[in-house]
Amino acid sequence: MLDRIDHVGIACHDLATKIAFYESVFDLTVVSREVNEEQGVREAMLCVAAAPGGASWIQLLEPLGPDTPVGKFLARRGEGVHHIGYGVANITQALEAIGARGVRLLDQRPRHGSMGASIAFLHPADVGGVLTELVQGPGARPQTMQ
Ligand code: MC0
Repeated sequence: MLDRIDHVGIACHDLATKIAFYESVFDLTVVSREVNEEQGVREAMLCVAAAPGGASWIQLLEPLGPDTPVGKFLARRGEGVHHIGYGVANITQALEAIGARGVRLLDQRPRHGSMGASIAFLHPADVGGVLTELVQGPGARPQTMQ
């Protein structure tokens, strides 16, 4: 059901500072920047590897305010890994199957995610404390800045 690790989401206070860190220390490149009002984040995607089954990204997340998922996470835990996003071929089927296995779905239906993907979150309390995201990409996602 899970094809690959699509991205690791990392919560940070200041996106520009964190981008500069990942670029200078790891030689990564920002592929895309977006503001997602629905999710309450300003985010940047940095491509880690272009593998045959699809690339992987580091997703840096800055909250749009304190009363957002990432804002609350930062206040409670500080900067660090916020979630793991797994690639799936069919997000609707995956949600149905996972929900039937007793895991609470934070999203009953897919929402809009980075770079045109469809995304849905699973409750961290039902996944061993890990906020887990399903990602169905829109096809070939960019690996360099458009
Ligand atoms: C909160 N908790 C987490 C967590 N955030 N556990 C693991 N990883 C996280 N990231 C835990 C808290 O420690 C607490 O556990 C419990 O969940 C309730 O926390 P809360 O601060 O009171 O927060 P809630 O209940 O208001 O919401 C938590 C929840 C929420 C995970 C349901 O953040 C949510 O719906 N997240 C999904 C959407 C999201 O995260 N969007 C931002 C990324 P205890 O044990 O103390 O009760 S958007 C994104 O990434 C998009 C752009 C994309 O990928 O394309």
